[in-house]
Amino acid sequence: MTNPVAIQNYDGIAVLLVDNPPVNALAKSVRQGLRDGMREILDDPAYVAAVIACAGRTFVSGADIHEFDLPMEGVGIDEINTLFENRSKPVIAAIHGVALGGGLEIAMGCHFRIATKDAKLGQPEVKLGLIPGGGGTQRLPRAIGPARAVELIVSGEPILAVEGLKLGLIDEIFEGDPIAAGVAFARRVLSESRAFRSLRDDDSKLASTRADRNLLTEAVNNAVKRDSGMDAPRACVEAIGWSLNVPFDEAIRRERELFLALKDGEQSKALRHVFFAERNSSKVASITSHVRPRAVNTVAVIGAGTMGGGIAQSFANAGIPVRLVEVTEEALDKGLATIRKGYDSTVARGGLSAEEAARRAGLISGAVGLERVEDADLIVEAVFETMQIKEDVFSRLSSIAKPGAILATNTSYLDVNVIAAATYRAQDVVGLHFFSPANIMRLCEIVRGKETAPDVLATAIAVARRIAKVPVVVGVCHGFVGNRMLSVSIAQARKLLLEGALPQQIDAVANKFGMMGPFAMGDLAGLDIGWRSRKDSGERLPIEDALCEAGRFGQKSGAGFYRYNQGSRTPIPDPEVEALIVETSRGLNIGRRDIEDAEIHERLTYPMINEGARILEEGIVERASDIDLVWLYGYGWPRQTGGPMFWADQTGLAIVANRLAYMAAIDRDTTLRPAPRLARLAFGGGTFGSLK
Ligand code: 3H9
Repeated sequence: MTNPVAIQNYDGIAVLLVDNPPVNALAKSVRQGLRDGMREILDDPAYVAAVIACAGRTFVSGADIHEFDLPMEGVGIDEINTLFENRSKPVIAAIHGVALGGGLEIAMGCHFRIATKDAKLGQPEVKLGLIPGGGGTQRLPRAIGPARAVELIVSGEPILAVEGLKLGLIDEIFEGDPIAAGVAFARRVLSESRAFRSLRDDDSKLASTRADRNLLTEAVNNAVKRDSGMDAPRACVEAIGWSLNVPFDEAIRRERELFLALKDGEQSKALRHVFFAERNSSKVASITSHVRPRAVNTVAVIGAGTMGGGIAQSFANAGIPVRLVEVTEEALDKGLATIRKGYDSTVARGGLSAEEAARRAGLISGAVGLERVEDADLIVEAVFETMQIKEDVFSRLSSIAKPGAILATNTSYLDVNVIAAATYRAQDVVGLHFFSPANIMRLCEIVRGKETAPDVLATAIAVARRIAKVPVVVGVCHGFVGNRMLSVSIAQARKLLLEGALPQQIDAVANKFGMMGPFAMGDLAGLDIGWRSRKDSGERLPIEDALCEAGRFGQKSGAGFYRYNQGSRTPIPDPEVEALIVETSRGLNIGRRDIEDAEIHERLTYPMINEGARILEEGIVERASDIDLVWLYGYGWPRQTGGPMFWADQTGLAIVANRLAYMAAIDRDTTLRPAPRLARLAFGGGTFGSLK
């Protein structure tokens, strides 16, 4: 194997160049190369200084996350930094792209750090359920002060080098080639006989907080004010605290211990799974390397209702001009007014500056008449969810839209192939299923019709990423991935009500797991929508129907499964609803019993996993982790459990399958029997994650 770290000699200045594409992660071989290279530089009197720089698009992006599933072995970051922190030869990190995690940690082992203006610096370990484990919790407080270090490390968000310069993390900004800049900086250090000092020996920025620990309280309270159910944020705070009262080497030892414990814990495993799931979701078999996405510069959204307005905002928020198209002036004005109101309230809450809100709102124009979409590169339809209306819109779009324009439908349930068949250009048709509120929710299910062209799919993925959504490609089936799985969980929730549970008990079980409960969610979404469509289809749901007949539509009417005080969104259990549920059970001759929380949890989740297994078997998604993303970004599944399919793997598929078989027998419900894919994995010792 070739060494990913090379020494280049620039007249006595050694450049230690890391070349480990794509992002120069600190793999075992890189760490070894850095240690051996630095030893050689220190031992060789021909070298008077060292520059650490990287080839390719970025400086070191952090530890190699793939290696975290293996036992940690090889050279540690601390060993490298001990060499960098020598007292005989100055060491300079020349940063371009990003210096993240272990990348920033080795840069902080250097005596000086220079960076390009747009370089990003950060400790994102918390997002992987970790604390920085290569000295970041000790050197960053010394570089920028403990309060700011808490903010950076607990949020995991990077800062730009220009801010790093102000904070003292960066010594100088450079333009152009990192090697040339690093070598020039090293020469200046030498010619000016600049003193060079390691952060480990510089406690000056700790002094005031050491004298008054209260200086840290506000930063800590702000950083961990929301209980996310994650362990890492508090662990980060604890480790940063050691910088104030524990000797440096001992603090490094403790940091490593805590890092390793978190790394081997369930939460970090789950969050690492999510990291790779997000990157894998764009890898679609039909999009081969020669497929090029189409250009999208102008977008039109048809329908200025809640969904259409939210979708339009998503584009505007990403700086893409969008035209909102309606059938009447009145509907358009109403839609545009709602959007403006939304931006105003974001400004009032402090979420956006007034100028930025105005800039975004200014990117949304309105027009009346379908023909006004004629010049758009991408057209997103968000009209009523009935096939007839959608078919009508698409058949007209077929001739109005310019050649090559992409025709997307935001349907939540309908068959994209039927919609595509209403056009004479089915290859241009794709589903873009946004989730409500569309300007906030990150999920976008990209529905691949049987004739959707690969470049249309590639464009849909690229556009979704551009507007900060998480794209997941799914095939055509009723409700696609998310709503299809949700419906089996809700069906169980309804049965549980009739068998003896109450909405507040069921919702509390979901809340404890980290999710919104099905009944609070129903009240939020509005119970009347389903009720009206059931009236057309003749389907009956005794409890929801009775609630709606009593005018209880959910939060919007002040009552649904719960009641709500004026202006409040807090659900309050309602004895009237309890009486209605008990009465309905009696009317249906269902004996009520005490139901344990554990049973509720299993019944809400295991049938969903089963449906996920069917979805995989049918090839609706390419991999189980795509299902996880749908649930994480569309339905608030708790991130620290990695998504339903990963969680099922961790729970044990045999446990899930056995329990489903039991439920199927008790309920005499064959749909609950373990799906063939689940059964094969469960009893063959496999996992969803092992499927490729
Ligand atoms: C750490 O450092 C712990 C230390 O404190 C202590 C250690 C003892 N490792 O995102 P992209 C892959 S924890 C392995 O699409 P972009 C990624 O999977 C680490 N692989 O590109 C993808 O592969 P593929 C702290 C990595 O330009 C490819 O690179 N650091 C890593 O949009 C391109 O990635 C982080 O958490 C990695 N560290 O964004 C940084 N990073 O092509 C995590 C990326 O096969 N990384 N890959 O799908 C990032 O934030 C972004 O990837 C980055 C590039 C900004 C670097």
